[in-house]
Amino acid sequence: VKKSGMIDRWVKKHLVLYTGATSHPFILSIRDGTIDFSSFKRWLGQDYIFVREFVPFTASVLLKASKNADDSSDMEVILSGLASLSDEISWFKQEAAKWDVPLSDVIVHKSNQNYCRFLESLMLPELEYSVVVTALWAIETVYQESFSHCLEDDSKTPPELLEACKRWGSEGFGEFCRSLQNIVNRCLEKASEEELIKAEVTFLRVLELEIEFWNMSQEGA
Ligand code: HMH
Repeated sequence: VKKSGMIDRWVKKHLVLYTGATSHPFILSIRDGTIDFSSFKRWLGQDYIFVREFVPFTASVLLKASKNADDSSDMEVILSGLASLSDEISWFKQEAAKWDVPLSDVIVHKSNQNYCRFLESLMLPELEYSVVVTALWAIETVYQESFSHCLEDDSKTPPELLEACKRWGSEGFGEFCRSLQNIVNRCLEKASEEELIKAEVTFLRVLELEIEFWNMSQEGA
């Protein structure tokens, strides 16, 4: 089996689930301007919790890159992602203040808890670099693709939400995701059959958890 460009093939193979995560009704409601702001606020509070958990996860991928990557630029790409999370946490705090979302007493929703527990399981030292970097790519790419829809020419995204959409939907973040994709494709070319299966299962789990996260944000809307 030819393994190059594995990501493109997995996306095609699992297109229904992938599209479910990247064109979710929650995102489409931002794009068409019909979003209920209470949904956005729920997403904001929950995603702040998620991002705080995402920091140690990304750090654990960085650690594995520094030990296992045979290309030293991997570490630089992942480090830039980690560094931008510092700014992201500040942005969440500012945005939460703007929308009157109290971050100190957010009750962690079940779907978010499941996602955070999944991230924790990926931080175990025995998990292969190829598997965890696949997860990192998938997590970032779902947000990039999703929010980029809200910036398309014919979108009617409410102006109050443009900043959030630009954070993940912009070309700069897209470039970062493509760098991650190149890393993943290279890792998977050299991966064992067993690692490949683990990476594919991990990719699918991320898509499911992302869909559940969007569902949670829309709940009660
Ligand atoms: C749930 N997935 C979720 N939150 C995020 N902030 C990202 C992905 C991208 O960092």
